[in-house]
Amino acid sequence: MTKKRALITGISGQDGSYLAEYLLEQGYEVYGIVRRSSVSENQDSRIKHLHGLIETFYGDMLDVSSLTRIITQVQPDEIYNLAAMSHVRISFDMPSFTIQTNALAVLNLLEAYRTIVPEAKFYQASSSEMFGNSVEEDGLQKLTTTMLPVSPYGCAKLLAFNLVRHYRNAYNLHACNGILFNHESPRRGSNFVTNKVVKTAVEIKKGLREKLELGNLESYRDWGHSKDYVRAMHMILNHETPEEWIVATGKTHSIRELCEHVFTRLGMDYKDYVVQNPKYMRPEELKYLRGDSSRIRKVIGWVPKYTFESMLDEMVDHWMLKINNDEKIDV
Ligand code: F7E
Repeated sequence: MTKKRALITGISGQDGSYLAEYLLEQGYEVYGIVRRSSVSENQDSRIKHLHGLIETFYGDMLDVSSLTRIITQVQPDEIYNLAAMSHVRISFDMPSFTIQTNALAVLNLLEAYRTIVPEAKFYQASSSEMFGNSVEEDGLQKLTTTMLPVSPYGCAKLLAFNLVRHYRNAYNLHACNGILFNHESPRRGSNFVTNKVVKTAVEIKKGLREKLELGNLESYRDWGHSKDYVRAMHMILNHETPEEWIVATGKTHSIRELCEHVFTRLGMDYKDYVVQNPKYMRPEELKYLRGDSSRIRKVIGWVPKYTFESMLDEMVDHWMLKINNDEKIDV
């Protein structure tokens, strides 16, 4: 039997690397698009261990010719669009680049998909950031919740979300949106709040740093584990009908609670070390996220294996082993 071929944009990111591992386990041939970086070690640090098992191509979401060339060559059965400028606060600093990469480039990718491999399945990494500050009366965000994004990142993701729905309906494509709430792991970039808190707390514990500077401590997020969420991506794409799905834990915690759990696990009191720096505040903040994932659990049978606590504990254990006493890692 010929193996199914999956093409992942953003394969060198947190989700891309876990998804590549998961699809290899499922017997897929895995292909990925990697952006050139001047520090070549940064290009593939999360996928180095997959060398020889996956095939990567240089390309860029903003370079249509690279997208069409790679899709033509790979002839994928499944396309996972995980490439993005994924940092919400930085999207305020570079709004135009964010809209181009996270929205207009998705249009180019959809065009390449529908003209070259229209029989393939297409997954779009949509985001809970699209909801902005809309919350239902029961304290949850659902598929029916009004989407009113509060960042250039959220606006771009909402345009891409609508384009994917529109292309599915207009051209009869198997194109799906997974609306994923925050998801983390030891592979999370260290300027996202979970890994920033965990790494810095470990450095404080080891005497390498004195303070942890954060922005808003009172916002709430629904945090799951990236490994659980890439499994959901594959399930969503292989469900018989292409649709929109919410992937979330249904539990929410503040940044303050996150700090409390991590520092307590390391035998410290976060109040002794955490200071606020306005530099990390956002011009407009999304205050509260808690997703209703009941439908994907009921209809597709997705169940996360990690809890908020077990995910953070894994991250703490990872950095306790990784950070040596004489080596300071910049966050
Ligand atoms: O911020 C607050 C910050 O940057 C979480 C991306 O994957 O999830 C992610 O977006 C919260 C915010 O993630 C710091 O203000 C406080 O309220 O870890 P984050 P995010 O913005 O929620 C969604 C679903 C995505 O789609 C995105 O791609 O933490 N916060 N102090 C801070 N955040 C950061 N980064 N750094 C701080 O010092």
